[in-house]
Amino acid sequence: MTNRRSFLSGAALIGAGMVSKVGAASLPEAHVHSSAATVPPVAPPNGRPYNPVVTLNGWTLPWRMKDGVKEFHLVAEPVVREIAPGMTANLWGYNGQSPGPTIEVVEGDRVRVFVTNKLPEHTSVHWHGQRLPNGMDGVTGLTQPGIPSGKTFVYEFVARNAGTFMYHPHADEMAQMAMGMMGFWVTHPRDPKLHAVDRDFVFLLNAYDIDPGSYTPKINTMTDFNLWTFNSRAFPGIDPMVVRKNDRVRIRVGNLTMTNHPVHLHGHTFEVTGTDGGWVRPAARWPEVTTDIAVGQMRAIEFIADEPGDWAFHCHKSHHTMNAMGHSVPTMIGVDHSGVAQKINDLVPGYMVMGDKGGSMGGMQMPLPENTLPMMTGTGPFGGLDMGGMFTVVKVREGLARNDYKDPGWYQHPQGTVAHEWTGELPAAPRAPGAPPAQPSTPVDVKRDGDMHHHH
Ligand SMILES: [Cu+2]
Repeated sequence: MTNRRSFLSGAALIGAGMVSKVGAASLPEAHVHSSAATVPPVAPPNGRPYNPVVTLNGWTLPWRMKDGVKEFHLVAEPVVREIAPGMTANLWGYNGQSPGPTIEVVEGDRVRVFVTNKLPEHTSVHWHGQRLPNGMDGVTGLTQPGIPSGKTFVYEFVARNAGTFMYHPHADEMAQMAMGMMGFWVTHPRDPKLHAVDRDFVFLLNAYDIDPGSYTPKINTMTDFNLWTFNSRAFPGIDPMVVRKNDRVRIRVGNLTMTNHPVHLHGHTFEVTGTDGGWVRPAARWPEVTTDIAVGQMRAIEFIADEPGDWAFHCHKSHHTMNAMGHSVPTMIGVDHSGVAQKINDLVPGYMVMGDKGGSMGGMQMPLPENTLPMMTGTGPFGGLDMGGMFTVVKVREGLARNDYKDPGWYQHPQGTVAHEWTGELPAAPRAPGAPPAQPSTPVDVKRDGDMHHHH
């Protein structure tokens, strides 16, 4: 989790981590950022005013204003990303990080993006969702040749529509996106009062398949990923989203994985106020607590943070809130292993029975191979969280300063408001008729070949 120190060092790196100024006359500086800490939003130093976003475990790319054009410099390159403390990955990204930095512009801005390719193969950048001249769309072979290794291309267009966008390669996509090449793009409304919120968080959903003990994603994996991440971070490596009580909060999410993710917020109701295509008209919005984000989609949700506390925010596919695991582990709940483990241990030293009381790893200390994460982990004020992957916490607090995003620690519950053990007398608990005994003794995984044709 982020603390004050990592915020400060993250902010310092933005200023100090620049490449040499040689050549700056022709190309804008390629700012780099080497930490995975969330950088608090930075007010625009020039150009039209806007309310900056907060990139979860990321940062916003500074620009150079030249003759009224916002010039950015992206460098596509291999990077080392810390997925969570204890695990790093060799990814491909932009300007020192995967995902690349967020690009923030204002509706009507003329934008020029230089893209330098430091990868061993050609690449391109597609500006997902933008209205732009066809030749700026970044589709290798269709609208431009690939950017060869070692070369710099330039893209230029007017950011016509306010909204939520992404960027990613359209060149050897399977490999390059599986390696982490992607970034967020926000075009702010020309009128900063339009769609204004107090806190505006952005991140991408991404996924990797990295075998325990190794560092590089397996890029041929189609669906069976083992690391489900927000901005290439897995819980407990994902920073909390810290908000002030009664803030209007927006969270913008883009999905560049191979499957959909129903993201779920606890303790509040939200509305989807923006999609890939722009803003949702107020009359077309409805309240919900989970919204599904399909592959290639972006969604902006908004809510009033009026309930103080530490509220879980996560993908609702339960295997997406876990880290690297063996998928071939059978369900063992209710199976009595007594005696079996010792017999197997004679053959396989170190064998461990898993899951006979459910899957919780809370009390279990297993040796892990080098460079991987526990499957379910994270510790809260009440013990183990049994979570990983696409999970974080929205921390709603009173009395925070306007630009204060540092982790306030765990919520202090008012006395008498936490679920607790009941030690008084119990009312009679009726049992379901025919309920099985507490310890079922027969296997339940019965499958018969004829069953599928049974109902004709
Ligand atoms: Cu998911």
